[in-house]
Amino acid sequence: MFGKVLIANRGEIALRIHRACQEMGIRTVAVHSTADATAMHVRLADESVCIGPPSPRDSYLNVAAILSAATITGADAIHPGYGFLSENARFAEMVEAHGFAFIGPAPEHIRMMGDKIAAKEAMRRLGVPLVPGSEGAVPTVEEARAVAREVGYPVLIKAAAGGGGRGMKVARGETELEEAFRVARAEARAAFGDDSVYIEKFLDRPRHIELQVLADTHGNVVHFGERDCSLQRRHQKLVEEAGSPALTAAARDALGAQVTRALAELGYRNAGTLEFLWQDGRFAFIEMNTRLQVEHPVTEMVCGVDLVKEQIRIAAGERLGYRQSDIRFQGHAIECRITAEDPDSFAPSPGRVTMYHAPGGPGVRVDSALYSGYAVPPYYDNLVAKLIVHAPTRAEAIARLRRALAEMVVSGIRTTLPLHQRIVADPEFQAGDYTIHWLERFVARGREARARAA
Ligand code: MV4
Repeated sequence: MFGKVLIANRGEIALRIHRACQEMGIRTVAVHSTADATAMHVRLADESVCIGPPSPRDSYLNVAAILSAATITGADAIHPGYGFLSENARFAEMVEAHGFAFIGPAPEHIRMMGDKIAAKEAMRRLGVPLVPGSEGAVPTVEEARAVAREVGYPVLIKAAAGGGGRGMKVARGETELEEAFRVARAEARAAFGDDSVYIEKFLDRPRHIELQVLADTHGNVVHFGERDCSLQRRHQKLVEEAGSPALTAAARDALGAQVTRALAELGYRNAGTLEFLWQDGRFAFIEMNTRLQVEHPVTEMVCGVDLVKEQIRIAAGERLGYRQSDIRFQGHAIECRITAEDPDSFAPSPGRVTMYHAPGGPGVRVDSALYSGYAVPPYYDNLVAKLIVHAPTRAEAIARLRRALAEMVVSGIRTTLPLHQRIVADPEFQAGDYTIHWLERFVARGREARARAA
């Protein structure tokens, strides 16, 4: 096992990785920007190295500085967390070339899944169900028209280098297609330096359901069920659940069996998440994420697994110590992402946290790097806490969530806590009756109600 791990990240996820290492008897090295000198991940780590000024480009994305920090501290491995360098295949290669273990997938798989066309092609070959659409890239508007006619309108034109909602254009009919195609290509070229696009049938009311997997370096692949991440606004998730209120155990098992077979065939290793759209009782693969995800705790709660420890063990060459049949899904878990934003306008709200009080009690987990007196810096993403609850049933999890949200205090800055309180009190949310469009409409309804009241 590793003696020392460098954590190439900040905030709650740096702390989450530190906690896993600590319990495994592994020493930790925090890296930080000058803006994060007093951050909790720096305070708790065994050692810390300042790697640059506040701008992420100069610090958390500064590969040379991070590799130097690993070298001078004698780290054995690097955990990239999420965001920043976590899905940068070049970084993973450099980490390995410098003699460190990369706690994540092989660079070739990071690269493959970063190219959304290559990812879909791999999944098609491996028998995973896809959204109907083009076979590969669509280079001309004539081909775009032919594909769209075949799959039927509306269609979505997506950038191969996009993902997470970046670089998509809808065409509702043939009159819109040419313009949408040209704009999608131009935007893809400007944003990613790659104007490859592909086309899919546009699903109008899907749920976003993702499947968590782990693979070791000995050919074992296990899945940990699904997360329903449909509750998002502008591609930022606010609430995630495990399992999905829409899925039966049989549907989960069937999908899981297909996916684990596919990833074993691919020779994938470490943690991965496959994203699907789910509509009319069918799954359709859209993308794969080759990192630990923000919402991993809901899976940990229902499966009783520590995904970060598993990632570290896998990177050290250990075998998964269990089979698929050993994985049991117990109860229901829900996560609220609490961000430093105005709960109505979503304007960022960095600044000094004058008081922080985390909720507790049975089935409550808070993943956060906050403390009273901490100043949330304006340079990074505004996630300040994840509140996760676990209970035997979904109804009990919701009751627990309402109770925990009422206990939690973050003062001095605005947060999305009041919005989460409104969501969990909503009858449609309580019924589990939502698609990817539900939250935007809920937010709009709230705005209208407040405008009328004012
Ligand atoms: C789609 C879609 C409808 N049809 N693909 C957005 C994020 C990216 N991961 C894929 N996305 C979508 N792809 C087809 N063929 C709708 C979305 C989408 C979405 C997906 C998941 C969660 C939230 C979303 C919000 C808007 C659009």
